Amino acid sequence: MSAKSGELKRGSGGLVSALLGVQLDQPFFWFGFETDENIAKSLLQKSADVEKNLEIRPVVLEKSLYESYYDRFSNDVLWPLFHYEGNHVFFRRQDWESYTEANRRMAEEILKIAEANDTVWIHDFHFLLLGQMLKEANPDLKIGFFLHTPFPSSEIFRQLPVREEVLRAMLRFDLIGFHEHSYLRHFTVCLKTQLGIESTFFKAETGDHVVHLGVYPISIDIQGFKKKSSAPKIAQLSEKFRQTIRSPFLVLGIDRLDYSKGLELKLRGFRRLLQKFPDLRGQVNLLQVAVPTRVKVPSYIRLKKDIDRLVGTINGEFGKPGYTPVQYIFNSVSEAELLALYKRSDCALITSKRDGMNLVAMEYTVAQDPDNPGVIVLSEFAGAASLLGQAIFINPWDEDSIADALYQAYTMPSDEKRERLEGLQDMLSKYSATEWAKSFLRDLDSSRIRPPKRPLARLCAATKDTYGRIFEKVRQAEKCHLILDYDGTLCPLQKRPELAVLSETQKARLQKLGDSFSIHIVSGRSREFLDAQFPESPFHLVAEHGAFRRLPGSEWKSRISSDIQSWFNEIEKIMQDYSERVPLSFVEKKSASLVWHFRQSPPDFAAFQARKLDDELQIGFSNLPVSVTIGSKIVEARAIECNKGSFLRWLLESEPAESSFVCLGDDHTDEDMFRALDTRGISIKVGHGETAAHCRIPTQEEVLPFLEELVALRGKGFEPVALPTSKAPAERP
Ligand code: GDG
Repeated sequence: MSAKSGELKRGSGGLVSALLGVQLDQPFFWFGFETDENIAKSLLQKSADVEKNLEIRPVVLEKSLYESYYDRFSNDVLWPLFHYEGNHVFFRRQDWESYTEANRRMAEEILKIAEANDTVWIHDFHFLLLGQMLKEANPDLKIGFFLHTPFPSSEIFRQLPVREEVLRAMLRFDLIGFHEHSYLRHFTVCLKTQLGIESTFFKAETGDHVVHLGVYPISIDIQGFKKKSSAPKIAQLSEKFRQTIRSPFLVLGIDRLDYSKGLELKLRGFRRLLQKFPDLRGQVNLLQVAVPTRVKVPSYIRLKKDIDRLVGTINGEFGKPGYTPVQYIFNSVSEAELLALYKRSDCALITSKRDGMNLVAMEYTVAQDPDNPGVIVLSEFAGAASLLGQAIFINPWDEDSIADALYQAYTMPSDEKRERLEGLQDMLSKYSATEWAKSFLRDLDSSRIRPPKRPLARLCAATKDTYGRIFEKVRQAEKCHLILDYDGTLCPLQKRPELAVLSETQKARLQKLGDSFSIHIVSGRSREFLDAQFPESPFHLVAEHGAFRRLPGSEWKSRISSDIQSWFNEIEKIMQDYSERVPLSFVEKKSASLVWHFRQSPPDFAAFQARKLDDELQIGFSNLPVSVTIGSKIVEARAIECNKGSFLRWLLESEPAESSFVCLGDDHTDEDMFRALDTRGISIKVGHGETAAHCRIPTQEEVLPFLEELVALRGKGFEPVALPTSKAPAERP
């Protein structure tokens, strides 16, 4: 919005169109930037009159900062990148700093009025950092983000020099909404490829935060739009246009003059129509309204010149007295004129190269007269294509596709036009802008109320609840067993497995813990590795996920009774075959298990091959005593006894009822242990991710300090176990 000459004026853009169509019951503030203090003041004064539920809060930004933030970083980096126009991206570090600063200023203004549990709904790519900034200051805000543009493929997004900063900031929102499923999919792939974060299509978890993800195709105010477009004055104006714009078949284009809208492709397609179907010369016109936008950005200045030139070429080539094929308006039109043009035209032509949604397609549909409708020719690269199934679809890069679609529209029988429109209007009648906003806000609300399945809270201060009782049990128990996974729990994960060894100090600390606990080190590692790591140690060592165990001072004993030979050699051959296909992958051979490792391999290719291998083994060996799992950069086939859960069940049975158990692990094989534990124990997941454990220690580094605290606890009365980085109390739901 702007307030030139004291009058409030809305901008012509999809975001404003869509949001003004939303009717919410609760009052809200609308924040946006303004560079002119006088305009900002007048906006503030007038805002309350605009809409009962809406107050406009202009945030003043000095012009130079605004230009660097908006014209340059937002519109000369993010916009082209998000629309697959990598060659238009012009990144300058100082513009990124301006972008950060502008986001910070906006955060400060919002924080002046936002209180805990208030909802903040952030729109579009201009504010990708805002959620993180608001959350840092007020973690209890509910923060949603909706992206009005596409989210590009990871291959495009990775071009952004600040890609990690942007993605990490986005992970602080509570809910992120996209127009279309492919945009959401691209986002999750970016998380994986750029940050190594696994996510589902519903949520991504990082340490102590969950961001929910969803698809919410935007819409317009269907009823309001219908009412406006069927007003008598619109019919009159449309009739007037019929007299003044003389064309037997008028094709209409309404776009901001933006390269993402594919105006040059539209003109080329239209020229192809006139070349391919000479009979249509003199019969068909294109009226293109190109609304000026981002006029200071160099790529937009160049685009305008190209379009001017193309319009001239076509009119020069096919024009004759009384026939100007292309009528071109480089200006915006009033709302009444827009509606009348929708009605007057015979066809809408939308040739976006990429478009988040495209509201013009929806508006055109709603404005049509059901008895005598126009036809929509729509780019398959607009998000709207996933909703408006009865449009004629085109690949805008294919001139013939545009020409043929226009010809189809020109020759389409009236019955078919009516039928198509009915389908389109029917679809839209069920989904207006208000429903779009409500469904997003509803999900945002529940994303905060519904806690993740297991608390992400840190392990601390749990005096009076379940934890308190369990810890009390640990303290009082005659004998307490500490069951520890090795990699990722006792020892940090390393790129190469042989590097994962404990320092002498760590070993000494562990040894000391052995004075208070009976320690069991339960690992997927081989017997040889554990022997080398813990020679003559007082610990109970369990190798190959429970296949072998060794008590202090005695020999290794096998727990295997099934027939390993029935699957071992066969699976080894298959895994070797995969190692040859996937560079840097290899097979690790143990006594009762085989592991195909691909940590160093090209990630996407290897992950794909891993799924294939898993599938092949799951199906091919389903009736043999082997279990196959995909773990972190591995596919593993193990004898059924190689299961940490089955080992723990055996241990629980063999120990007296008064014993207690504390069990720590970080990966999926440890989940078997967590599930096997009975009421005598407490299970603790190390790191983030879904878990069956009672509670969680956020990072591997905190494991030893925590265990040392536990020792102190066993010696004294019950005190909460506080971790250095603890923030919130742990709570089992
Ligand atoms: C972004 C995304 C997504 C246009 N010219 C005039 C005028 N308009 C109005 C139209 C329509 C809006 O502007 C354009 O909306 P679009 O959706 O087509 O495109 P963007 O502006 O690029 O919007 C887009 C949208 O956000 C919503 O999420 O769909 O993909 O790029 O409402 O009617 N209005 C008037 N005069 C004009 O000359 N009055």
